[in-house]
Amino acid sequence: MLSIQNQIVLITGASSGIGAACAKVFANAGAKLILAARRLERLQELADEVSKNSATDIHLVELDVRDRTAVESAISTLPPSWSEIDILINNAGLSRGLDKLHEGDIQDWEEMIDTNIKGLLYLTRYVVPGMVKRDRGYVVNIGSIAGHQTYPSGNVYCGTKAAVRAISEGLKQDLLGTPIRVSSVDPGMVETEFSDVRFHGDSDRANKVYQGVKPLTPDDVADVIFFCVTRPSHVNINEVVLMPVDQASATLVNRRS
Ligand code: NDP
Ligand code: 8X3
Repeated sequence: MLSIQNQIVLITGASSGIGAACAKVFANAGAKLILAARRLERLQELADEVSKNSATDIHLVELDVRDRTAVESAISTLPPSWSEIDILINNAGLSRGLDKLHEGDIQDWEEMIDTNIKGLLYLTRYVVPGMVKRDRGYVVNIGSIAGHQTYPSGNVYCGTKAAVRAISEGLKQDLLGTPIRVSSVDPGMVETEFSDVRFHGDSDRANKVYQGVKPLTPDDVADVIFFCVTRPSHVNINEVVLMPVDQASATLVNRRS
């Protein structure tokens, strides 16, 4: 297993769910963490919790990944001791709404496209050149089962995750000849704030998504990400699809009750 002791890991969307779980797993392994999200207070709470259990160095960045100028500035103004990012985890993302395409809310579409595709691209564009220059680095993009299979009313969200899959594949091709590795980690159902966000805070509707099912936990996904990153340096795990035992495809779910 490759050590990630003292490696600098930038995690976007670290204020909740999969991103927060990654912060804990990587902190336990001795990495230095740059945690980014819009909700700075949530990042601070997470940093306080992580610091109780490990002596990890943590740098917080309040960042909206949709804002290209803010992303460029956040990366270019990192303090020197934080600027050499070894691992980028492009996790920030969301779904908004579950509507037929011809009835969809265009603002929802724009938020998903701007966050899931453009935000991921901005981070990649501003972080990866440094990796190329230093001849080391790892990019993990969080895709989804939704990037492999489109489900009814998933249309635009599924489109953004299909884009993430294509972008991961393209990045891997474009980095051929460098030691930089690229993985797309593509989960099925994970219980996080994802469904609350999708349904604009309608928690009754969000809870129904997980009713009668044992979904993946954010820790399950973080473990897989950690596994990818810690393979020997000649091994690239291109894509991982993981889902709960209770799920067989984007739409086929076994509900026990
Ligand atoms: P959560 O809602 O729990 O977490 C989403 C994270 O993304 C939050 O930390 C949020 O932080 C951040 N985020 C959202 N928009 C922005 C933005 N504009 N700028 C910066 N950060 C942003 O959901 P998950 O943990 O489930 O989602 C993480 C990733 O996993 C997403 O890409 C999602 O698509 C993907 N995924 C989730 C699955 C699931 O079933 N839960 C399955 C497959 C993939 P803040 O609001 O503070 O900015
Ligand atoms: C999240 C999983 O199936 O709700 O990407 O789209 S799904």
